[in-house]
Amino acid sequence: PSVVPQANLESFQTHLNSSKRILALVGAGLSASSGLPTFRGAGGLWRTHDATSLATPEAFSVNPGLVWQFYSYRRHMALKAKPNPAHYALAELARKKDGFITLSQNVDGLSPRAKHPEDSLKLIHGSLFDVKCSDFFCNYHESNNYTDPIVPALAIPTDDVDPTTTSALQARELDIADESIALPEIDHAHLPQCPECRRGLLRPGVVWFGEMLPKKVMEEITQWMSATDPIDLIMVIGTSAKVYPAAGYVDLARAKGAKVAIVNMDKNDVPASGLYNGDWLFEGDAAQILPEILK
Ligand code: BJW
Repeated sequence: PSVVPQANLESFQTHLNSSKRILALVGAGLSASSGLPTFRGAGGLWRTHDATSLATPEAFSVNPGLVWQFYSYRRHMALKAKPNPAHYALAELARKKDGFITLSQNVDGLSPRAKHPEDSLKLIHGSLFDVKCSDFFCNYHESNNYTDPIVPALAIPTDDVDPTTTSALQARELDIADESIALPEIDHAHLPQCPECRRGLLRPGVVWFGEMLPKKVMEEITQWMSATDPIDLIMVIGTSAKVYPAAGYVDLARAKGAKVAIVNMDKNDVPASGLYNGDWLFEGDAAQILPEILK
């Protein structure tokens, strides 16, 4: 059954079909139905920690072990998760429309795994599967590191009482997002070390608060945004659009003529949704809505 009102769907698709330059700004809600938690609201807590408080350089410098446990857990969960119909619908649109790009704030690797063409997918907050040296003077950087766990000390603890008698397959992984499960403290020496400078710790290749977004990606986006042709449409999908500079692209696109379509489980969570009367608001699960509106 359709989850989208017919009149909305028709006017949106008419505009989509005549649009030449289209942007999608996507966030954690895109991957929610793949089972990965969002940052704000329900699910935004990891153990007792606000997920956004762990996504800072300060948290890493104070407690790199805890921050690595958080990211190692998310690498593991993202590898177990599968892309959902929303990831595939965007990948399909990118293959069909030359003038379409996706700006993804997600670091979970699900859009690449849905075969979203690379040249039209901009990973503005990096990737859980990039790893780089945290030492200011070292430029070591690795892409597509899928080793899980990245070092033995970061293995998810299991309920395997006696590892000599129980096979690894039988042992159940404990859910370390739950604060009642004890977590070991990991000392510096057992965290991922930079193989190049042999001085710094490695860190996840994601963009933390206060950090610059990847330079090359930003340049590509600026170039796309500043072309003289108007922008016809921006779709704001599964994001609260509260984090900058990502959220600023909504206004930039709007200033270049774009209509705004919002796809969100909760319309009240998106500041932009109140501002743009006459455009589209599709309230519900992106995994259900996108295949329907983009077909
Ligand atoms: C569903 C659904 C379903 C659920 N279907 N929908 C201008 C003004 C004010 C502040 C600033 C500003 N410019 C910069 C700042 C500071 C800061 C910032 O924006 N702060 C704000 C909080 C105000 N920005 C930065 O620091 C950025 N860097 C920067 O600006 O550098 C320049 C600079 C540097 C130094 C000095 C000076 C300038 C960097 C921001 C990096 C953000 N990083 C994170 C962590 C990434 C790594 C990781 O994953 O751990 O990115 S934070 C976190 O938020 C993550 C996300 O990508 C990002 C956005 O979250 P998202 O995706 O929107 O998730 P939610 O949870 O908020 O929303 C989910 C939505 O989905 C909800 O609406 C649900 O309803 C919906 N939903 N299920 C559809 N099934």
